[in-house]
Amino acid sequence: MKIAVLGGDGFVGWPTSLHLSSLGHEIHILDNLSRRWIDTELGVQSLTPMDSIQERTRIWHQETGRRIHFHLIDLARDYEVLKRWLSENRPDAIIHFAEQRAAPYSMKSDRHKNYTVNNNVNATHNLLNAMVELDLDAHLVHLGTMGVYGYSTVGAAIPEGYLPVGIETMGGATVSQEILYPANPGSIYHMTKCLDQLLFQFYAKNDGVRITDLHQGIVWGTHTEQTRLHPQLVNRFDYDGDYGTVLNRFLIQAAIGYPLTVHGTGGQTRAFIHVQDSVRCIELALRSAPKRGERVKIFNQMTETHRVRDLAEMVARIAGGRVAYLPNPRKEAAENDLVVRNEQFLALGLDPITLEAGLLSEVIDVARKFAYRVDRSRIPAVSAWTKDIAPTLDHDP
Ligand code: USQ
Repeated sequence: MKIAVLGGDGFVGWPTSLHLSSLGHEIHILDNLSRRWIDTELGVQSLTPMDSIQERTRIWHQETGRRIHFHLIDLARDYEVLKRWLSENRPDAIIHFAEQRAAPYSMKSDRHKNYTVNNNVNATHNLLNAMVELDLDAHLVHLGTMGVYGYSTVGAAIPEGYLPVGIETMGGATVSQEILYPANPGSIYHMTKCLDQLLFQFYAKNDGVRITDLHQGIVWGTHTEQTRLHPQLVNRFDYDGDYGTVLNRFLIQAAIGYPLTVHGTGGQTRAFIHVQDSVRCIELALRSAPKRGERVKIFNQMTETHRVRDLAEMVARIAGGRVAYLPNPRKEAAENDLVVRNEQFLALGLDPITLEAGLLSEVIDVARKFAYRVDRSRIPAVSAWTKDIAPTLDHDP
């Protein structure tokens, strides 16, 4: 297949591009390189030394003989350029990662809130709009988030996208219907993914666009089979307070002897998936496209759930280190249960990498290896969810 990977320079986009290229697909990365600009804005850099996208694709060709094409396009701002590219190239599938993905970054200031909403919602809408205008019947696979559901406190399992409900008619009978699971975002970023869901629902219904939405949990890990092929193919690894996700942050904190930064009681339960499983899920989703006129297909892309404090203790046990309980910069439930259904990917053949089994190699291969590149001053999470939380933050555990 000819596949456009929008946001193919990012944390999941890059290993996905490599994975699909290795399977023989023709890969075109469309990216505005905004993630690299945000690094510059924040004064941080990936833990792993990361080359330019052009250099990465050159090394991929040198190592495998396969080509990945790169196109510098801003989906949110250059609608006509995007439309022209789609019209000239007419891909069979489009994978959409091209959104600002960090919740803390989206809550930093009014400017960051505006940027996240404008960028994410426009990118998704421009894409759908152009596909319809061009009669492009490509399968659109979008990387969404588990965060659209909010985090259950009642222990009921979260279904894969749709919730069956019984509605009482005027005559007193009960009719059943499946609705999109009620959106309950916990940040501006997560809210944009909820808005994406509505755009997808409308375009699938109105224009028959074939869409798969992947509700992904927190990704951990760095390497996939392909990123290991050459040092210059390495994936990015964020550890800073805005972009670093919780488990990867704990790993690097343990590696440099920084107290593990648990927010609040650490009673937050979240869904997780290894980056290798994430790229495999995208491959599986591509293979099982919905038919034209079918509703949006939704998968829960996660493999296990963990409580934040349990993760911190697990990392401290494996890699050493002390756990620090800090004031929570976020507005979120202090404790929650989380039960998630994920049978669809398991039925398609996903064989998950477990955290307990994969964690140690991550500590040795990545965290300890690149620990010398860490700027300790960029570890604290300083983006507060509300103005009254900001002054209570203690940034130095
Ligand atoms: N947390 C800590 N200490 C830290 C960092 C985070 O206790 O040093 C806590 C947070 O308060 C939160 C949990 O860990 O309760 C998860 O935080 P996170 O930064 O790892 O994840 P999140 O902000 O939810 O966002 C990440 C990705 C996002 C993706 C989402 C999936 O950045 O792109 O959509 O995970 S999910 O969480 O399932 O919504």
